[in-house]
Amino acid sequence: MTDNTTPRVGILMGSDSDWPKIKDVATALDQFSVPYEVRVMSAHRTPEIVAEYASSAEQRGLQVVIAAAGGAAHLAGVVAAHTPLPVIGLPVPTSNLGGLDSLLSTVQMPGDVPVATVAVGMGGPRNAGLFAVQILSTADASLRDQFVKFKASLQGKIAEKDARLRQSIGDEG
Ligand code: RP5
Repeated sequence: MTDNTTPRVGILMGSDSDWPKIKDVATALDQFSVPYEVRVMSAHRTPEIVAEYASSAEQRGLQVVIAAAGGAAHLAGVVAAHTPLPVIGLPVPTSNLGGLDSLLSTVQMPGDVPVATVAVGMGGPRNAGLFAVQILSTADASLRDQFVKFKASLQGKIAEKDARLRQSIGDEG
């Protein structure tokens, strides 16, 4: 049982420098009125705090954890090691290697410890939030209805883009 204020999703990041790059996670959850909490903790700099957070997450009512990190990005994997909750890994773009480092560190998990990894940049942060909504929707009929309506709304948006582009190039067949 959840109410409207107990966080259902934990948004973690390795550093506050990640936040400007991943804010769309929160925007997506806000769109569906899913309560969440936001924390900075590091698999390398504060490993005990990560272990404690992940170990107690389910008991505190969280249902999904989204873990964002850049570079040697081990946060999502370490969280997954300590909780039965589904973990979504969000690789953060980096200036040196463009985020390939973050992607590979997050996505290449060994068997038995899954982390569902989304894209670096682009729609990655938004998709992390939306994927969390989809996970919650499997046991929440109201949220599922909202998500189905959201999916339907995409058709209208693309139809508009299609019409606009065809008009601009004089291909209105
Ligand atoms: C990672 O190191 C963080 O997730 C961040 O992407 C990167 C750099 O952190 P700062 O040096 O900005 O604190 O752990």
